[in-house]
Amino acid sequence: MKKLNNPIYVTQPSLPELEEFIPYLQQIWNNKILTNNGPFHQQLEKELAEFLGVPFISLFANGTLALVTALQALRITGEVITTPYSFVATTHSLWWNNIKPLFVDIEPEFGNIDPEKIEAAITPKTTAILPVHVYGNPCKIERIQEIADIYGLKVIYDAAHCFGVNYKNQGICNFGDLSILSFHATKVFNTMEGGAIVCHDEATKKRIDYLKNFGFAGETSVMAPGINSKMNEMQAALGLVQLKHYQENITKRKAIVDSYREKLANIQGITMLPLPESTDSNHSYFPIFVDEIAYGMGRDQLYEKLKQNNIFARRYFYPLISEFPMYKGLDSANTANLPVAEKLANQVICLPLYPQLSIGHIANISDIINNAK
Ligand code: T4K
Repeated sequence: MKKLNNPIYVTQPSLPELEEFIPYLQQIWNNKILTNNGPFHQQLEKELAEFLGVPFISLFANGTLALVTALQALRITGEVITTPYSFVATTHSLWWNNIKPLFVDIEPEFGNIDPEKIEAAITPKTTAILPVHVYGNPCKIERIQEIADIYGLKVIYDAAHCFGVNYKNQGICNFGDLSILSFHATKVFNTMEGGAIVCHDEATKKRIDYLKNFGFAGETSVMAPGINSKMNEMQAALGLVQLKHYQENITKRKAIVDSYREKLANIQGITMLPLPESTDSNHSYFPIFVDEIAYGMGRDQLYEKLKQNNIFARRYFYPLISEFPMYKGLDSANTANLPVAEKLANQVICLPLYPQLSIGHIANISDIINNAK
């Protein structure tokens, strides 16, 4: 096997041709509206609501600020049930709102929060559940809602990986009280940095829009200690162009995933996630799981081996969020409470996946995994 000349990273942002973006920049330069709910911002909100099949969407500077604001919009306090198997921003959004996270273990099939472990974690201070549709695969949505309804809890989905995913023939962001999206450079749809909150009614959208603009409800009235988390016009303009190319990118992603699935199908000790039911996937990540004994080599060794070959995969999500120093002391962070999450975090590698990845690269990566031992 020949080492690749150029490094291959876990992802590479998709961008349109520069020429396609320039007329939008020209318009911004002409009209001098750079931010604060400008024309591109309004247009992107409209187009995204339609495209994602959701009633209301508010654009944000990034997904993390969308999460922080979503919790404020619903006035969430006290303790919130969440998953340790995610990007650290999920739990940080609670910390920024002075909310105590209650970590609950995940289910082994897709790595999403295990609804059957939620009830035992609920305390009188619990006000909400913050699950994550990890890798874009739907959580057990119906069961989570059932528990939330019984205990009077809000559900805010971290749907950062879920742009364009449909579940049971509707946009996945229609479930729960709110969902947040990320349009970061590394996501299937990017505005360089960016994010959004999806909500179901106009009053909530209004409150979210106030909160992302310092709390201003009019020129001289401030209704809450809001923050500045608005998406600017350059980001929104890029979003409008990116949307035109979304479907072709997803088609390419699907072909890559199909190719990985075929090439890695029969390697002892390497497992892949199953295909989720009733779901139109966005093929955002391609995690594999390494069983050290069956494969004959540990996850970290394989990760290093890939690196030696100029392939920079990532261990999303290792370490667990509950392992970071600011959360480690919590009772719910105890590893005895999180055996499934611990196992997946110690076995996972996300392989490179982006529309420009060539079939040759996939073959190369798969060969390394096949022959690493
Ligand atoms: N909730 C969940 C479940 C999330 O996964 C995330 C973000 C959030 C909330 C928060 O949303 P945002 O506030 O980010 O909108 C990356 C991303 O920074 C982060 O957005 C993402 N999740 C997380 C899973 O992955 P890193 O630290 O791994 O990114 P980085 O910079 O190492 O990028 C990975 C590779 O991508 C690089 O090795 C090279 C390539 N790359 C990256 C960037 C940024 C490029 O080629 N160009 C680029 O501009 O966190």
